[in-house]
Formats: sequence, structure tokens, C-alpha cells
Amino acid sequence: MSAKKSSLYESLTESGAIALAKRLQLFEENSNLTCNEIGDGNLNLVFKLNDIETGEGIIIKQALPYAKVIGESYPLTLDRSRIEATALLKQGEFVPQYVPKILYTDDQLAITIMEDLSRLQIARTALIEGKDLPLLSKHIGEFLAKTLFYTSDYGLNQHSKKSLVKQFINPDLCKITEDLVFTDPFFNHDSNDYEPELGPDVERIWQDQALKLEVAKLKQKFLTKAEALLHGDLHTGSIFADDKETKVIDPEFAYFGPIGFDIGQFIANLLLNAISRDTENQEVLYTHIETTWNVFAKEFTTAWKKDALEIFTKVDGYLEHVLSEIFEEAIGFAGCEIIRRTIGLAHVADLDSIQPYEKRIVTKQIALSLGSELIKNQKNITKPEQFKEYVKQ
Ligand code: SR1
Ligand code: MG
Repeated sequence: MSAKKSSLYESLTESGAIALAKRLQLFEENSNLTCNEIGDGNLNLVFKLNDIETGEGIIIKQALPYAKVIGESYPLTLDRSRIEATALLKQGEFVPQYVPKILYTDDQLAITIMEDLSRLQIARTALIEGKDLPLLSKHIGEFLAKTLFYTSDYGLNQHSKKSLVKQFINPDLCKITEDLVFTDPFFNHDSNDYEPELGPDVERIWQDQALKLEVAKLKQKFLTKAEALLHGDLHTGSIFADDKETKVIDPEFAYFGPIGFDIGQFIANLLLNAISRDTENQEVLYTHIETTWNVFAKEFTTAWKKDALEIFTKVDGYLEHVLSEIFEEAIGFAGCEIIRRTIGLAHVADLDSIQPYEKRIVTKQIALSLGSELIKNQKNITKPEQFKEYVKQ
């Protein structure tokens, strides 16, 4: 089986990327350009082009017809490039300050050309280096509230919402999440990847029927709850940041799903970084989690009171009900993300770079217990301050 590609599709080389940028007049005609393929993600080619004289740069991102991390045996639709570009443009309508500028798109070549963000650092890398990124959670809280509210039935006319849903039918990328986040880690599946020392902890997860029942319910929500246009892969590797600025990239997993999923994935990745640190350096991450939720809830409430279109939004108690359901689901989704990043196919450097090896294993055991407890205690956690209570040192 292979992914469908048009006869116009060919994968770019570094010289091809320079030729394309020149043809599109993205640089002066006689400019001297450098180009490097810098993609370190799981799926795509990413070329960084710079003008040697002015230093100005752009990024050309191209989807491959398969998952780069696995190889050609894992075909993947090129339509994800259209989905990513369309999602960035849609998010840019609500929060232009938090997404990169799009300069050009080509659905046939599966290419998106965007502003170069190399003045910033990938948030995961910055957090691993011990940086605080003081505005990260305030910015992401606002990003989440506005992108999710204004693409939901609360903030969007029902006809416009349905026609937007149609543009974001994303079965291949959703299947990756359905398998890698919600299924494989909870069964003895070939795609799982974990150190032999974690065997007993992993077995415990596979045997835990109460846990698996909750995961089944969460997976069902991911499959069916078309609440808002999600980013769909909002981990800290999908965010560029520094002390002042935050930019969310890579929404190729975008689709209409449960609002709590984006929030839960982001919180999970903050927790994974927290537990990778010594106890005395963890607090900044717990504060980020509280700020993310508090800013999200405040901005979502403001948008609801100002711009809601759904008539029932005026009914007392409805906003509180919606927020508490989103919070509960975010806790469960966070638990699934933590478990899959520990024993599933796609790991995170926060855990994998821990030295020495014995400390890495202990931290991964903490991660597995934290993930399981979050999933089983969704109803007992009612405030973002409570997440840290489930980190067992
Ligand atoms: C086969 S893709 C593995 C993971 O990389 C992406 O960033 C998503 O998180 C996906 O689950
Ligand atoms: Mg990605």
C-alpha cells in the first residue's frame, strides 16, 4: 500500500528548495542562499534557507508520503500538509501572535513555506536545559482558549462549524493517535518500546482493568467528540519559545475533537519535564500547569460571555459544566500521553536523556504511576494545583 500522491509530487532536495524559493521570489534575484535540511521530527522534511548577506531566512516544510520515523513501510497521506497549512491560517485568525506567518502553500507538492523562527528555541529543548520560559503557559492558555472556543459550537454558527469540520477530516493522522496514544501502550503490541527493567510496571498497566476501562472511554471521546478544531499534537516539541514570545507549529494532526485533548497533551508534557528535574526545580512546571488552566478558563469565559452564539450559553451553570468536563477530560488525556511517551513508539527527550540509566528507569516508573493515577483519578482532581500530588517521588 502507498499513500496517494499527485504526479506533480516529488520530494525536495536542498538545491531544489533553493530553486523553489527563487522561483517564488521569496529572496532577491541575485541573493546567495544556504539551505539545510533540519527536520528532527517524526514525519516531514524541513529545509531552512538563509540569505548569506542579509541573514534573512525562511522554512520550507514538505510532507513525505510515509512516516519518516518508521520508513516507507508506513504510508501516510500528503493531505496532512493541506491540513497543517489550513489549521495555521485558521488559528492565525484568532491568535496571529502565536502562530508562524505562512508565505506560500502547495497542496500538490505538500509544501508549506513559513517564517523562520530560529530566533526562538523548541520549548522542550529549552525546558530540558532548565530554562523557565516565563510566558509559555500564559500564551498557550490564551492560544488554547481562543482557537478552541472560536471553532466550537459555542462560538461558531452551526453551518460554518459543519463546513469547517469537513475541511479537517484527518483519518490517517487520527489513526496514529488512536493507536499510539490510546491503544498500543495498553496492550502487548509490537510498536511499544521500553527498557526491560520496566517490564513489571508495564505488565501492571496491561493487567489493570479499571485503568483500561477509563482509557476505553477516553479513546471513545477522541473518536467521536467533534467539539472544536484541535491542534492535535500539542506537545512541547510543537512550540517555539523564548522569554517573551511563543509560537505554536506543526498542526498536521488537526481535526475536530474534544477540547480537553489539546490541554491534556500540553499539561502531560509539562509534567514529563517536571519529573525529569530534581525536586527543587520542579515547581516552575507546576506553576506553568496552573497558569495554563487558569488563563485558559479565564479567556474561554471571556469569549463565552462576549461572543457565544449558542442560545443555551446564557443558561446559569452551563459554562461551569462545560469547563469542568473539559478539565476532567484533560486529566485523563494527560495520563494517556504520559504513558505513551514512556513506553510507546514515540518517546520524549525529557525522559530519554536522563543520566545515569538507573535514574532514568526510576523516573520512567514515576511517569507510569503518574499517568495511571491521573487516568483513574479524573473525578478526584478538581483544581490544577492537585496534579503534583500524584507525582510519587
Ligand atoms: C509516527 S508519528 C509519532 C508521533 O510523532 C508525532 O509528533 C505525534 O506525536 C505522533 O504520535
Ligand atoms: Mg509534529
